[in-house]
Amino acid sequence: MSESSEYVPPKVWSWNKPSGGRFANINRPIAGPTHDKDLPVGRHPLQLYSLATPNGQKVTIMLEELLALGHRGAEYDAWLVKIGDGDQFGSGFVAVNPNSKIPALMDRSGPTPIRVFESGAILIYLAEKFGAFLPTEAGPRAECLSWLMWQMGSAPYLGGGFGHFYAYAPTKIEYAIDRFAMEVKRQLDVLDRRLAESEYIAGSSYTIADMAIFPWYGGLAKGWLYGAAEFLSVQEYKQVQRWADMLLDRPAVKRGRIVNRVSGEPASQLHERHDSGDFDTKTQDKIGVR
Ligand SMILES: N[C@@H](CCC(=O)N[C@@H](CS)C(=O)NCC(=O)O)C(=O)O
Repeated sequence: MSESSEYVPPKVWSWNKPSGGRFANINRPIAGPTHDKDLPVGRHPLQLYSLATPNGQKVTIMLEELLALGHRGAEYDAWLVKIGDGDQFGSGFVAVNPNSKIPALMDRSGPTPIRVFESGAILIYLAEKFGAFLPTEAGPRAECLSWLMWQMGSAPYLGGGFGHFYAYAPTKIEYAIDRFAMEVKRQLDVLDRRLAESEYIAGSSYTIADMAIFPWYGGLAKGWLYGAAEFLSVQEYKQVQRWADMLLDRPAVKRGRIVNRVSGEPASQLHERHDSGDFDTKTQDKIGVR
């Protein structure tokens, strides 16, 4: 019998032991800062505090796409937030995102800095600020926002549900893995059917819905997440594969994926981005692994 089936919850839960599993050291049941630490501020209008997880990549892909379109106001400094070290609990970070999670953005282009947190909100904010990648006509706009919200609501089942129990939990719990594998495969099928009728997620044009969904479900399809490609038979989702390959061909997607990345091939790690030239000169293969 597994440990989980023997567990009888007490009347009142209390935090009296580490939860176990990867990330146990940063999990806690209270919010707010644990220490005083100001955030650095660079020279560009936009200051991004992030890490190249799928949620972080959404925003760096968007910023690189905006720059590729010629929006110079989208120039940004991308500062590294090491969530494994608890940087997200520093007072400066909590002031930008009271939820203590990356990505978090400060727009310093106007007289009063504007903070934006939650990756979906950041994508909408940037799309509206620059008038790009979010259709203005009611129907296409509704479609785009619907898929964006679909991603925000669905990915926690993929990451916090499937990914956690398949890859990170201290014990393999069949019930939990089955439950979330079923849901993730259903989500992949939702996308596959949508992409069979539509070139991009929200229709015939590339939008923030693609940018939000790609790092999660494109990443899963390409075998980058949780070592689960074979387990979930991701090759079967032909339209998701087609779409992921199409996005991967975009230079801005290639660039956005490596900003604030601290794992993988040294050439695919740009720990911080403060200038467009950094992609050529500051990846870890160029400056040496720290
Ligand atoms: N709904 C949030 C989720 C952000 C999120 O979960 N960020 C993770 C990394 S992908 C994080 O910062 N975790 C740190 C922690 O939980 O302490 C968003 O989309 O921005």
